[in-house]
Amino acid sequence: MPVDLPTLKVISHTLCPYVQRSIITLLEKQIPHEREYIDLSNKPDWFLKISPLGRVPILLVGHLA
Ligand SMILES: N[C@@H](CCC(=O)N[C@@H](CS)C(=O)NCC(=O)O)C(=O)O
Repeated sequence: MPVDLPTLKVISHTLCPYVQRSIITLLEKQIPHEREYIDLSNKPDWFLKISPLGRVPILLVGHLA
């Protein structure tokens, strides 16, 4: 029986090796996901609220929009 997976979104940075490993794994496993790339030299407030250390990657599970 198919299972509805929650929406996954990876908050990312283009040069981050931790992000790259996460994305490679998601692609290899064919797991649908969204990505949002942020500027780590100008971190958005919404990002700092969910990542108190200000680091990527962050995985949002079942987020809206
Ligand atoms: N795996 C560690 C390391 C993640 C990490 O260091 N990410 C870097 C980019 S590769 C980062 O977000 N640096 C921004 C900063 O430290 O201000 C974690 O998730 O805490």
